[in-house]
Amino acid sequence: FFLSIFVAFAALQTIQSEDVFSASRTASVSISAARDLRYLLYDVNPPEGFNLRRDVYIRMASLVKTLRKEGDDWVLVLPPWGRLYHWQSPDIHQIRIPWGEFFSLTSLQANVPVIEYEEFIAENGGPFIDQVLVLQNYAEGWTDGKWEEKVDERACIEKLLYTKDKQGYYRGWFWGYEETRARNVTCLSAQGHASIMAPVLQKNFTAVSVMLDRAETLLHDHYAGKDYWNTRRSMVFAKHLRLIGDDFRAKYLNSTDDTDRTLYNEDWTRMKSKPGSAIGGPYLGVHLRRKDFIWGHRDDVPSLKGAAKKIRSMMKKHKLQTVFVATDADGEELRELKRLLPDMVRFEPSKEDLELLRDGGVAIIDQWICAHARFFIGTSVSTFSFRIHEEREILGFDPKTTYNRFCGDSEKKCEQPTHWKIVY
Ligand SMILES: Nc1nc2c(ncn2[C@@H]2O[C@H](COP(=O)(O)OP(=O)(O)O)[C@@H](O)[C@H]2O)c(=O)[nH]1
Ligand SMILES: *[C@@H]1O[C@H](CO)[C@@H](O)[C@H](O)[C@H]1NC(C)=O
Ligand SMILES: *[C@@H]1O[C@H](CO)[C@@H](O)[C@H](O)[C@H]1NC(C)=O
Ligand SMILES: *[C@@H]1O[C@H](CO)[C@@H](O)[C@H](O)[C@H]1NC(C)=O
Ligand SMILES: [Mg+2]
Repeated sequence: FFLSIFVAFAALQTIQSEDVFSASRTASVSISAARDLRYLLYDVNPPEGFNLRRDVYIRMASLVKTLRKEGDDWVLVLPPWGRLYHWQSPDIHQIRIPWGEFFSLTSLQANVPVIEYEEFIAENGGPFIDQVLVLQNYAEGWTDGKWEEKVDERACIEKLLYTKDKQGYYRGWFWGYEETRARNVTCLSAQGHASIMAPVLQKNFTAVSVMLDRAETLLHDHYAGKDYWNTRRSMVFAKHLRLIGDDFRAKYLNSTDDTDRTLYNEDWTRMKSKPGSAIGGPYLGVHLRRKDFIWGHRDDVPSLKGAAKKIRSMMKKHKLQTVFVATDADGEELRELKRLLPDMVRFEPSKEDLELLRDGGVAIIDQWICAHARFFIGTSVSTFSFRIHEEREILGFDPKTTYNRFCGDSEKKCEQPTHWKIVY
């Protein structure tokens, strides 16, 4: 199996430089030669996980689209991955990971102009960010309980995670780039959709590079609307990860795109599957979220016994002999799960493969395999499961096979996930 991963990584090297389809950035250069180039950077609350961060990317892409509609030639700078709370595999380098290791950059670029952080440093002439805007809520909450969209410069509410150095620059986490400095840091209270920042970035803070920290404070401009889906569809997983997932499907799950009717077009702009057209591989796909989801004793998350029982009944109902399980269960729980489901199939890379893929790559491969299953069941309100729903929607699965979740052992009203249809 190591060999196939090695080959996939060799493919990564060639794919990254290849222009698979035209990127909008190049296309816009000549038309917009007169517009000033500006950079939007962002970061998210440190404890947030991989898939909530993917969600925040959609909000920021939407803001950049709004900004580009009038005024300057904005480019979105991709915040390097790293130091995520869940990425705890020991002895692996897990910071300053570029987006190209997890996603197809040409695909992202066909939606909105994006560059990696290191490319920003090079273009910008150094690791300097002109203005950091730390977003926060309003100290007073919603005044008289009425919701209104607003943004105002306010004193910082929480202790600022930036400190001034001897030269008067601000130092901070900056995705693990120690040499990065900010020229100014300001706190803004914001309440509303991502694009409420557009006038503020066009009129109030006119520096070339502006970073929004705590960007998750902003809401989606239009959740599950056309723009949402365009950005979501552009988040194509990196080819080497898809190849490894496909290899695994073929070897261990008797699953290929031809037989499963899950043909994929790397150019997402040309991918439009008919709902219900995908059959999926002959296995049940399971995402069983544990760790922080069980520590709070939430009543919408099952015990392992409860989950195993549900898995067995689903396999029987859908006449499936095989189950693929993606989970973040740790040592003890994993042993228990293996005892309850001795035949379950799992993607468990060797130490060497894990070093190449890292925890983020393994998470994506788990999602990719779940996305190709005949039936899928996920965990209540897990963004990891939500991203699998979307991937299956893109592939053209019947929603009945996708929007299922485990119920807590004694959960009374076990509401199933919402079906969000793609808007093309
Ligand atoms: N490989 C793998 N990692 C998982 C799985 N479930 C959770 N994780 C890890 O835990 C993190 C969960 O955080 P997040 O992505 O925000 O999803 P959420 O917390 O479930 O909404 C993921 O990003 C993964 O790093 C799984 O089934 N497989
Ligand atoms: C932006 O500038 C306008 C006009 O000067 C001002 O009224 C508004 O409060 C400013 N907003 C922010 C967030 O600084
Ligand atoms: C930093 O930003 C604040 C708020 O916009 C502004 O009042 C201040 O003059 C800026 N400081 C510097 C050194 O540019
Ligand atoms: C794999 O799937 C094909 C149909 O897609 C089936 O004919 C074949 O028997 C399966 N092989 C195994 C080992 O289950
Ligand atoms: Mg999370």
